[in-house]
Amino acid sequence: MPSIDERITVAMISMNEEEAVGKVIGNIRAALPAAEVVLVDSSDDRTPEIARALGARVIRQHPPRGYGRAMDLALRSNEREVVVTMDCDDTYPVDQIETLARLVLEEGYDVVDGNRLRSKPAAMRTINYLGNWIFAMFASILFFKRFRDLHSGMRAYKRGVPERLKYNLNGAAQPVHLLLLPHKSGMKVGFVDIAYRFRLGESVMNPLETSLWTVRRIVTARFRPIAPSMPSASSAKGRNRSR
Ligand SMILES: Nc1nc2c(ncn2[C@@H]2O[C@H](COP(=O)(O)OP(=O)(O)OP(=O)(O)O)[C@@H](O)[C@H]2O)c(=O)[nH]1
Ligand SMILES: [Mg+2]
Repeated sequence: MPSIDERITVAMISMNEEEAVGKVIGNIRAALPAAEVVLVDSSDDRTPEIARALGARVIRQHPPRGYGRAMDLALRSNEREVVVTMDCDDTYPVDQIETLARLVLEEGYDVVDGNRLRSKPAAMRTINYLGNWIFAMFASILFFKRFRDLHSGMRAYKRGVPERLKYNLNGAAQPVHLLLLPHKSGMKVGFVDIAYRFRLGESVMNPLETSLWTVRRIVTARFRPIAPSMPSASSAKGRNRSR
């Protein structure tokens, strides 16, 4: 039986994260030495060299194609039983990767969301915390299920799950679809409270654009039909990619 870390891929995407990438991958290696680390990188700085030197599998996507296309490639590059995503900016707790992964591997969850919003993290601006909370409530009402954190970058997905989702690759706020569409497709979705720290390096997020896309994604996830029967992971490849 392989050890827990041998069953996990940690997938990240990065754009100019040279300040943080060494620390993040070093922490992953210390916590889960045999985990596979995959990085879809669109940087102009030394991020990919640093990641490669630390044993990560670096997939270059340059010029940058946006969060959604980078994350899509990262999720589809998983070769292990579970893929855990994180930002490459040192905001997410590496010591909770195993907790999320175990819920997939041992409790039958298809997706586990890392919830940053149990109380306001010092590292999150009040306006962002309130916005995130309101969006989660809006989705909870529309779906009759309590969602906690639609924008978390820390999630665990069972192998094959992302390929079965018909999410929109364009625009911001893609984590919203990656959480709501599994629920709508009848998959088992759970959450775990996680810590959230101050980021190292510069953010590229645009709050207004993200908010507009968030509303759009919640509404499309709720009201657009999904495929009548979910195709298998292999037959879904190459289609259902955007709408
Ligand atoms: N490969 C790739 N990575 C990207 C792209 N845009 C953002 N990223 C990475 O995606 C992750 C999330 O971006 P962040 O800037 O941290 O966005 P955020 O977490 O919403 O904002 P903060 O709260 O300020 O961290 C980071 O690791 C970025 O480096 C892109 O176009 N291509
Ligand atoms: Mg971040």
